Amino acid sequence: MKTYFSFQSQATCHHTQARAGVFLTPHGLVETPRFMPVGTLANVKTVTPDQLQATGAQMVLANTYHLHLQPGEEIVARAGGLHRFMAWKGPMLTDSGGFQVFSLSEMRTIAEEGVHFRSPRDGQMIFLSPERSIEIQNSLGADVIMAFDECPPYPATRESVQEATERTFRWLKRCMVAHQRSDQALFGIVQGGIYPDLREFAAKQLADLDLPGFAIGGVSVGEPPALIEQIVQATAPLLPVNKPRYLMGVGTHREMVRAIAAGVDLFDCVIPTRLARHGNAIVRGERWNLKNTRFREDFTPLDDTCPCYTCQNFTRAYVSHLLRSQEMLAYTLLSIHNITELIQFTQRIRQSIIQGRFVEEFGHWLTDPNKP
Ligand code: PRF
Ligand code: ZN
Repeated sequence: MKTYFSFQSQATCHHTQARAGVFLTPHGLVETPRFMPVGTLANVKTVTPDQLQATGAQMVLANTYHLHLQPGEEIVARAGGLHRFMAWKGPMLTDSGGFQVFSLSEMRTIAEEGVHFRSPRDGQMIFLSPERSIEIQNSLGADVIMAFDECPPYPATRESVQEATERTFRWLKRCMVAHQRSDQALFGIVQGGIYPDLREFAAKQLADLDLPGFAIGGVSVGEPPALIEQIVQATAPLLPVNKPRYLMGVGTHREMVRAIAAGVDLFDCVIPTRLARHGNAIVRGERWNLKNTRFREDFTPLDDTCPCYTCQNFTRAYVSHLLRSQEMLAYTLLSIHNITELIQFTQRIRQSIIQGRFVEEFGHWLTDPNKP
């Protein structure tokens, strides 16, 4: 059988669990550690695929939950799959909808079989289960597809988290049975909330399964940052060392550096595009609102060290003007910059790991409690 996926480690840090690797997919490679932009509805908001590619993006996300509601997976399949539909030629990943059902829809009932919920779009009742999620993701055709999981909220009782964690594992086995396409890699997801023993239990169960990659879910759902770090440190090292590890929904500088030190390879977050829509630029890990009067006559780039299209061509004064005039281009320029900023950050970390200088160059992020 043809093997479509491989993960090769190129370098490991001698002081932490950080590693630099290459994840090979049918639509190209992903150099890790790396930030992945989110294109929920088969587009990264306000950015064209050409612009997205120029940010250094390799793997891009889309969402089963949203695409099932609109336009429906049949339409995407008839267009030739997600890659053709949205004209993204590189690797893609779809999230399973597990998380979104729990965070976005009202009136849901969870049972062993699956989840019934009301569509926020038209009020229609919808059913998602491990089998349905995989079937939809097989139709969408991303390179990586995610197991259908139950992400418990924070805070939650230990009993309810334990139940969700065990159910997530039973659902994973149903996902594996349902999965039909060898050109798509199914990643398992560790839940377990803030409980290190539940995390350990889930990670060890998962590590025994022959899967092409693993994710840490249920993190950054409202718990304090110190707990996020603790959970990631307790979980990542228990996942197979020769497979990619993906920390779902995490994308701040501080959280990424610390997770990379614990052995995480992949990240995603809506932060860069969401901040852009609110007029914010991420500059060296800080958030600046470009509507602020201090930028009105500032004729320097957003970040004079940034290689992005926005910073190479435009000034803070211009972006500030576009925002004040509610011009759409403001959001495109800020999104391009913010995405580039996060990808560049993981790219610089990757280089430092390869050169054996990770702790030297990024150690201050690991020790400074006040870094954002
Ligand atoms: N599960 C899935 N997707 C997710 C999460 C999860 O727990 C999170 C939590 N941060 C983000 N996206 N399937
Ligand atoms: Zn820039």
